[in-house]
Amino acid sequence: MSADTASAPEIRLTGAHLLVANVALLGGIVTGLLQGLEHAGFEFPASEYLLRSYYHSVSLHGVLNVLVWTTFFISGFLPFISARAYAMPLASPRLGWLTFWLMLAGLLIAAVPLAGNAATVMFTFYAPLKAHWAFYIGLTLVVVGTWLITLRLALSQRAWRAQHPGERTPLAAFMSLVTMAMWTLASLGLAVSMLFFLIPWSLGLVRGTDVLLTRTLFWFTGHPIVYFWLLPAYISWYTLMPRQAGGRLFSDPMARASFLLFLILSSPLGLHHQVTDPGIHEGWKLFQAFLTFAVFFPSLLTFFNVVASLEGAGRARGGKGWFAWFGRLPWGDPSVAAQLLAMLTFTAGGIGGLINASYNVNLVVHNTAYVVGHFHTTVGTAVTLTYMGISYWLVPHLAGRALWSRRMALVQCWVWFVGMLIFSTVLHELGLRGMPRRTMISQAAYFQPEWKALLPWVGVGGTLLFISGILYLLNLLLTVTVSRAPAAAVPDFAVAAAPAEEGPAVLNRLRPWVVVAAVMLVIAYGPTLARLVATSQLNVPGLRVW
Ligand code: HEM
Ligand SMILES: [Cu+2]
Repeated sequence: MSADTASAPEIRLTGAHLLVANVALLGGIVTGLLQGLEHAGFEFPASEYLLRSYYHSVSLHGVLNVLVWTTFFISGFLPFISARAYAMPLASPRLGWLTFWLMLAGLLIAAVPLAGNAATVMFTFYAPLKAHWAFYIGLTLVVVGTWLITLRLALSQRAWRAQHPGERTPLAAFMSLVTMAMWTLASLGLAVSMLFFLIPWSLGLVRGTDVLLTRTLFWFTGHPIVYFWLLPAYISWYTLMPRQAGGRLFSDPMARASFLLFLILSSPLGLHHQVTDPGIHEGWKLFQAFLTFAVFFPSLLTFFNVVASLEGAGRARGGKGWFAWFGRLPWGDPSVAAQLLAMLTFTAGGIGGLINASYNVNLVVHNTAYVVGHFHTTVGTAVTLTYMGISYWLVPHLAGRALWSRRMALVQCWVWFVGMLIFSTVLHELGLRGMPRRTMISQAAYFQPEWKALLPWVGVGGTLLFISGILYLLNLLLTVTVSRAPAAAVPDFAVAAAPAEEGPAVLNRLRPWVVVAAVMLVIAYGPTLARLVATSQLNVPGLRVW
């Protein structure tokens, strides 16, 4: 069966997910623009009806961008790409739709208090800030929905293996499954926090909560969630980009190995977000800080493998020199250009991440604007710009119509890149000058003169990002509505120079690795969580500070 026939049943389902994702992104860039302009000195347009306050905006911005845009994009993209990789329709389209409606219902349930200023608790919803119960229940339903996607991918793999005994699972499908397995394990922390603590508390069933325990459970999920966003981008970089660029994937077994390392290493290190939290033993913080550096290893494997693949492509296209081949890549293809720019930004983001991860250096940047600069290069660009690049072939395919304007798409990705260069560089520097994040900065009583000259650039960068985001959304909208030409073909999977069969069979297994991942979690978190639960008093009352 051809890949196109295999993925045909997913078209409407993937389209539904992408529609929700892009609507969320629209809300995400509008709030982002207003926040950027606020930093630049413009008055924040708070009103009775839409955004009640700056903090209402930041809460919406965080949730819409990193919880909704990412999750719905991933939930549409991974099943689609898996069906193509298997060249076989996925199991149970009915389960697929059920999952979509469950996630959408959860999203709408959470959206009511969020939009109505009853959940202005930021996307991290730290207790004792207390949101309306519907916010917690709604988000929990979205998480449960993602587990059903894992189930559907697992059922599909089983069906495929029954028909292909002894064969290696196709790379993109294997990677999708690893991503979802990692996320399902990692999201248990969030689910426990919601079900046993935040939901009963917000419903008034228990009198108080435990701040440290719920924070720890949040970060149990909150760090690996970044790999939940990143790995789907890597799937595109590994399995599609080399071919889109005119080359081959350098090594399939190495790609599998890196994903399996992400599976076991990306979860047991969330304490690195809590280095300043009292009540957690420093030894465990240090242990998890070391693991944070360990997870840099599969990141380097990815960097090496992807760059080697692209270098091959660049040289095949006549590129020469140590670096000049990079210019020979097909920069005229907006899908490729967007993802290359995403990768370039990510190199800077990855280095910044090592700074955040360093136990003592973290104290310098913790909770400053530096962190905002950091995650806009990572989830805000490496991930987001890659998803945009994927959308440039995926949405035309789903709609059966050609991309409305390639030139507009090319302009879009460069404007995002330049806008982010300005926005994030300036925020990094402001953070080093001590400017806090999550603050309506123009109103801060402790406003420092040395921030002043840089702040307008936050507005400039933010405006460029906003313009770019609008160009992207407009292009997609025009593609699905007025474009008339037929869609171009979906990019094929890259052939691997070193194919899967050259690697050991264990790189094609999942279960043993899931067991290792679970054991790692028990080691890294068991003692801390056991002590926090044993000493928990559930006596902290909720606060509504907004
Ligand atoms: C037009 C594009 C964007 C602009 C102008 C923008 C601007 C901003 C600004 C100024 C803040 C700082 C708020 C504060 O600390 O007081 C912020 C926070 C944040 N942004 Fe963006 N952003 C944009 C797009 C994105 C995207 C695409 C993502 C992720 C996919 C993202 C994720 C976040 C997150 C997670 C926060 C932290 C929220 C919190 O502290 O609770 N942003 N953004
Ligand atoms: Cu982290």
